[in-house]
Amino acid sequence: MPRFAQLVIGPAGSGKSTYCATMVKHAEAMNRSVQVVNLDPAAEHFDYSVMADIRELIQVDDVMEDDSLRFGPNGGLVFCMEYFANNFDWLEENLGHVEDDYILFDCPGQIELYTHLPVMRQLVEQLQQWEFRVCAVFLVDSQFMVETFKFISGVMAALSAMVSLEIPQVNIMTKMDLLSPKAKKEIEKYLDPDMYSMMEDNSVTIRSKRFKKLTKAICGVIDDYSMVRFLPFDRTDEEGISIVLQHIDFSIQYGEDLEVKEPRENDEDPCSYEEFFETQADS
Ligand SMILES: Nc1nc2c(ncn2[C@@H]2O[C@H](COP(=O)(O)OP(=O)(O)OP(=O)(O)O)[C@@H](O)[C@H]2O)c(=O)[nH]1
Ligand SMILES: [Mg+2]
Repeated sequence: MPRFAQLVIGPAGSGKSTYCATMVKHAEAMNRSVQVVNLDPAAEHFDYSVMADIRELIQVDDVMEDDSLRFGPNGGLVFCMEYFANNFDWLEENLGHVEDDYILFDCPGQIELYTHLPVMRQLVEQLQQWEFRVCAVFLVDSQFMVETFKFISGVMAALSAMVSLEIPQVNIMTKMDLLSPKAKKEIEKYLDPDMYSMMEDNSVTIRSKRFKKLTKAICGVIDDYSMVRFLPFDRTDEEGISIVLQHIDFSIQYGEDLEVKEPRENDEDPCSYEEFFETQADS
């Protein structure tokens, strides 16, 4: 029997820990058991009870205070994650082996972890060896996505994580409840974007010809492969949370023995776990 995992990733402060707490409450209300593992060695507080906490293995403060290491906060965090990667048996002990487990991994917000450091990839491979089906849930703060050039930057970050982790990924715009009605309307175009028209918008703000050309090329690639799409996440909207969870469940085929539920709204062809790898193999 497979086990299921969401790797909750994204830039600092994008709402990962809040997402985990919200998802646990939502799942509880549905009588579903979802557990959370804190993988942020610098975490100070979170609103969920943990199944395992990396701070019991290693803490950033201890690393920074160590005179022989002399790390700052960022180097310290990378050190902690590398230490974690060398001690996956700690995680194995804490996870135990419960069939049908569904676990959220609340990850740190350092973007390097998802772009070029090997730690998260190693974690994915390890989880897969333990028979987890893993989906990455990439969060970005919607307030940083309301302008075209910011949106493109968010898309590139999401794409970079996808390429680096090579697992199904659901991208989410968080904190939708903080947007003004005007910004909410504005953001609709970013939820199902036509990258070419976006590039046209950009021509007003990007004056340099060379940048315009580069933006056009990037938009073209993203559009051609239609790989990056965002779902809205408003922690106060149960219906919206439910849609997000359905997309994620579908991508890891959670509950395939139960009634098969297609994700609703905004979703012509969500990429399932198997389909994702078939697509990878074909390309
Ligand atoms: N209004 C609102 N605030 C949110 C939401 N999600 C997160 N926040 C707030 O945003 C701040 C950061 O949220 P966290 O959940 O700690 O973000 P994080 O990604 O875990 O942060 P790091 O672990 O430091 O990278 C907190 O003050 C949260 O209360 C949301 O959906 N709505
Ligand atoms: Mg956090």
